[in-house]
Amino acid sequence: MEKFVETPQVKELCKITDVMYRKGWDERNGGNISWIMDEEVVKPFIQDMPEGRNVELNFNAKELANSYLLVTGSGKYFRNIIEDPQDSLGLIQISEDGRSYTILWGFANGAIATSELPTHLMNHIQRLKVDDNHRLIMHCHTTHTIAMTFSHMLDEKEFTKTLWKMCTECLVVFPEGIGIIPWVVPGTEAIGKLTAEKMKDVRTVLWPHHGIFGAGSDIDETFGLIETIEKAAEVYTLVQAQGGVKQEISDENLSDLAEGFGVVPRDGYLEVD
Ligand code: 2HA
Ligand code: ZN
Repeated sequence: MEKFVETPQVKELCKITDVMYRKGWDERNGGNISWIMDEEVVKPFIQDMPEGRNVELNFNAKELANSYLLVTGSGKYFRNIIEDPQDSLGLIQISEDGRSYTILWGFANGAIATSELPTHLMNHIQRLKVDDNHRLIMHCHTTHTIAMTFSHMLDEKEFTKTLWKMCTECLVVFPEGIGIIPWVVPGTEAIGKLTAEKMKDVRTVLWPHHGIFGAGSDIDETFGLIETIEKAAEVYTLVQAQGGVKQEISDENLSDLAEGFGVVPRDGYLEVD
């Protein structure tokens, strides 16, 4: 099992958390990632495995019974993962009854999974209902997006349209738009439930004055989604600092773009004849 550290999945997670830290999205222990591992990735490592530590879940994850997840640890810093993945990352398996998980690899110094694990599990369950390819949840503290949740109205349609209009290809990357929940205490069942409700229709949900919560089939897709939203928020910040919008990408332009790229914008968001 020690060799699990050499899998492409652990290497990829080390690389992306380092990139995210360098972008300033994961100060201190901010941010968390969980990634559902297909059985064939894990199977070669778990023969003759000693019993791992068992940790109780304060949420029933029965729908993910026996699933394997590679997750970041509670209180761990993204900045440190690349140097010592066994300390900050863990491979866990959800129990048959969904009430606990077993640590199969990692969390070498007694850590457990992220405090947002129940939120991640609720959202994995929701995304798998609408997307068979769903595998990954990524949460981080994207600077400009957080700033925008103070300065921009928190209306999903208005917020989405502002982002779509900040860079031409935004609409192509997240045609379904973004979800926004009210401010909620992190790590609670409430934040998990409210986010999962939004995840029926969208892959990204803003947590006002806190950060972003994204879902996707792999690291590239999920990171790319968050990176695109954060880029648009950064452009918005610069535009505001430069004195505001003088000309814009129109709804008509966005409609042409959607047609050109074969994507369907969220129903009712564009006003075109
Ligand atoms: O992992 O970011 O939202 C720490 C957090 C909680
Ligand atoms: Zn957070």
